[in-house]
Amino acid sequence: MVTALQNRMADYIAAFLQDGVLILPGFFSDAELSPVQAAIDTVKHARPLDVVIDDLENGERTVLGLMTPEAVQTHRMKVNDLYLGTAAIRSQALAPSLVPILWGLLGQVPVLCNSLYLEKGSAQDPHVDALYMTPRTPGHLIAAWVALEDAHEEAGPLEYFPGSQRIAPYVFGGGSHHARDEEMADWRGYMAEALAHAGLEKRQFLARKGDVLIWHAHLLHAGGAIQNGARTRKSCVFHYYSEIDARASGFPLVPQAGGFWLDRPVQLLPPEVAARLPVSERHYLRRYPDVAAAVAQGLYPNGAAHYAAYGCKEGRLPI
Ligand SMILES: O=C(O)CCC(=O)C(=O)O
Repeated sequence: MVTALQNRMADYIAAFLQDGVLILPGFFSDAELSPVQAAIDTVKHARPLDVVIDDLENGERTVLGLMTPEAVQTHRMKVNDLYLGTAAIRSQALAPSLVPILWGLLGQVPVLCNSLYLEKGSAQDPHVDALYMTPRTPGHLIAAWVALEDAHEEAGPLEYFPGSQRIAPYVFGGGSHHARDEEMADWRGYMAEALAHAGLEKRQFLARKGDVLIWHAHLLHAGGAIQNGARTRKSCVFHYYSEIDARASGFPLVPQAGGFWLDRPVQLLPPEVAARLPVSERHYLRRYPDVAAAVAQGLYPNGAAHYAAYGCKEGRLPI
């Protein structure tokens, strides 16, 4: 039996091949969005020590628990990887209605490997995700952006260049598609020339609450300029690798709704920030499999004991 989704999927794939984006208007209902926003607000209030923040006010990376309550309320920031500890975020990123669409567009089983929550615009420069989250297998990366509220044009809406995923990826010095700081000016020049040559133009996405925009690993996109810093633009962004690539990372894959999520440690923190944190058993043992093996063999009662005895002197991160 051919399902309604199978019928629509051919159109979705055609649009994605053409534009590098697929917009699903009103994909999530208010009833589906409310628990997600409530879970995010609970985490912001609790300020845990293992939620990594990129503070866009000062360019610093820290954790929620080292920020003052006032800074948490007022700073423009990226809240990283809530999916690791918050079930409501995983349920949205791996919604049973979304996973088959991601699967169809990626052509692979999707593995949630990163999440972002943005309360305000990111004002991020134009980029393609493959520059920073370069998949092991070219093309094995896809992202979904979810509007948690209507986006106002003054709040720095998402911007993208339809068709830009068809520009041949720039090859950096080492032969990789991964960004190298010293070559980014060349990359920008290359992209500007390619956009002009192909006649590709920027589009603004004035999202409505519940809309989902799925983008290709090589789609050029950005956070638009913010004209009114008081306005929020609440959104979640989810990135997914293919199952094949995610398995190669060595971290456990947890099945959910036909896809998986990658049970990995939090992103790297600057050593001076990490040094202020207690050992997180979960992240320490995930980050250092040799320590996890030693604890499993009974050589240490836990990760904290290893950190105190050796890890700290060896320059390992407690989280
Ligand atoms: O939401 C935005 O402003 C941009 C997010 C983004 O560019 C990304 O996650 O790669």
